[in-house]
Amino acid sequence: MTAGSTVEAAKAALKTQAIETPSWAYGNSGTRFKVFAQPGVPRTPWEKLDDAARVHRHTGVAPSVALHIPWDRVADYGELAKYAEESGLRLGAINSNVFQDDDYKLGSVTHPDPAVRRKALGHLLECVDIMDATGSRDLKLWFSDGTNYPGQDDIAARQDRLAEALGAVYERLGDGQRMLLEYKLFEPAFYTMDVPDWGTAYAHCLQLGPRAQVVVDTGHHAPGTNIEFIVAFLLRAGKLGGFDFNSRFYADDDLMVGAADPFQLFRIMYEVVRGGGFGPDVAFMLDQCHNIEAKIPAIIRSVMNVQEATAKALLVDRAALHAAQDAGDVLAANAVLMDAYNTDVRPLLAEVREELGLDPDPVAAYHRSGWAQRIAEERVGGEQAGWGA
Ligand code: PSV
Ligand code: MN
Repeated sequence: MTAGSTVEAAKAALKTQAIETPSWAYGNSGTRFKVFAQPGVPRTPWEKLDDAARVHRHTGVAPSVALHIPWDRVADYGELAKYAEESGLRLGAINSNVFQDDDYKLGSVTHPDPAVRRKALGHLLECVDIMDATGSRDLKLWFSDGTNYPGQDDIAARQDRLAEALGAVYERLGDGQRMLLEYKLFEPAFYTMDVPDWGTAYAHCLQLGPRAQVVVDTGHHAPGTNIEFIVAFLLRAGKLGGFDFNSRFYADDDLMVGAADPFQLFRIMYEVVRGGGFGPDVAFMLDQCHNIEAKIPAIIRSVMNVQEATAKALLVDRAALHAAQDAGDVLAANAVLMDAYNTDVRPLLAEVREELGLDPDPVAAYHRSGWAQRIAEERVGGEQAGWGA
């Protein structure tokens, strides 16, 4: 039985939640086999913000949008930030991109050629300039760097090159800015990735200093990896900077967060809550693509999935859990967690939304709003945002 005070505390916390949506999720996406275009897809960063504003309007908890450079390149980032503000949003993490240029075939900051390394570092530093203009706190770094064949390059030397580049970016960070280092097991490199796992990211961040933090993309692990353990460890070490949420069945599937394994998402959010990570110091970002489903309602659904996992995590009876843990009562402790997980939190979240002045059913409210029809009619001509062909 959940005590009334726990429910009220959970509701209060849920009202403060902030989930960042990625600009690229509003654009067309696909696999290397096919990108399916959808009607009404944004053609500019401004139109992406218009869509993000709809997600925030219906959920009340998606106030910021992550940018990806160069996908969201504009002439004046201050203007874009102003437009975001006028739309009830703010610009969030700046995601660097050193993976889509011919020069980066053998790597970017770890490339054997110093000229390519300088070019990649120049881009990363440009991203910090953009942060200055947008007021963004976080620079998200993901490197596709790695090798495909044993012997292709010197694995340890690549770590030296990586450390050198990270050090230069770290030095450039301004007051209140952070660097979030993302890891990924494999892809596009198949033999070694230069930042394959949380341990590598953690070691580099530790060496850099307090403003370097690890970001956990939930789709970037080997099957069966205990992600909540990583979360607990990083939080305890003060090194969890944020999440890229999505879900996976097989590899980096980029499906809607909570779709493949809602129980795992609950376990992650429980460790976040337990470890004091529920707050502004940990960035809760989505990093997903909606290849076959309608994008805006899918993003709304994803935000709701994170809210549901969070609500369940907040409902865990911590006193009962500690008592069972202290008594060594394995079954009782497990039952406390499962009771929370098995709670239907949808009525509670409907109440939270109503108390925030929102429609209790964000997806239905979006469908009623007419936005999907409007953008399909208005966004004709020009080039839709997206990648591939
Ligand atoms: C790489 O797979 C990644 O997760 C990084 O966060 C990139 O910035 C993003 O995907 C691009 O979609
Ligand atoms: Mn990611």
